[in-house]
Amino acid sequence: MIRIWGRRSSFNVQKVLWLAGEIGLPYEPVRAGGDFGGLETTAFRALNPHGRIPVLQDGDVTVWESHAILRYLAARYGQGGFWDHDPAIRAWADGWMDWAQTALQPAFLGGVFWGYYRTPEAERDWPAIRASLAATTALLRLLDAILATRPFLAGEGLSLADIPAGTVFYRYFELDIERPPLANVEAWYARLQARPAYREHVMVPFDELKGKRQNAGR
Ligand SMILES: N[C@@H](CCC(=O)N[C@@H](CS)C(=O)NCC(=O)O)C(=O)O
Repeated sequence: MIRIWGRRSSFNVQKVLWLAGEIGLPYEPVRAGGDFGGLETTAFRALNPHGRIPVLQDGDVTVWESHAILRYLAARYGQGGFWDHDPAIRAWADGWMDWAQTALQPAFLGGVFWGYYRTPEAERDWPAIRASLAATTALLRLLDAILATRPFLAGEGLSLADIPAGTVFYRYFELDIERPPLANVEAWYARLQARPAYREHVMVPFDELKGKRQNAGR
């Protein structure tokens, strides 16, 4: 039996649960992190020495880091549908995954979601929040231009390219922040929202995280 360790309110766990839902993969969720705790235990550290969620156990195989888990699940159970067998097509999806982790996540999740939503009102650093929002907007304008040419990030269908970036958008559209009109990003988000696995695993209310800066991570 596959086990997925994490909490449903964790952005990085949501990526994995969304893909598992898309594939129709049976798994046992093991609640950990946040108010569930458990990340400091010797048993958990043996699974992930960094003490972070998500963690995947598949028989004797243990995988940590959300994108490593996504690739493992897609390669082992996705039948080529989410991460193509062709290295050139895979690399295209990898580019978007890395872009989401190194550009979009720091700007929006690090700068806006943490700086604004997860920081108590009196402690918010508004110049930094505004700068992160501007950086997010610049990235989304680029995304909007790309999504004018195709329905999903790597082409005609949902793939690993969409999962890390797509997981950001529920929070982006739910926050009371200034958003420029971005017709193609909005249409892509509507396509994601039409997917039952996205609704179940990503569109998870996150009020419990408001003003709460413990549990570093997203
Ligand atoms: N780069 C890691 C980041 C993992 C991470 O920071 N996870 C956060 C949750 S999103 C965490 O473990 N936070 C501690 C907690 O939830 O208690 C990944 O993509 O898996």
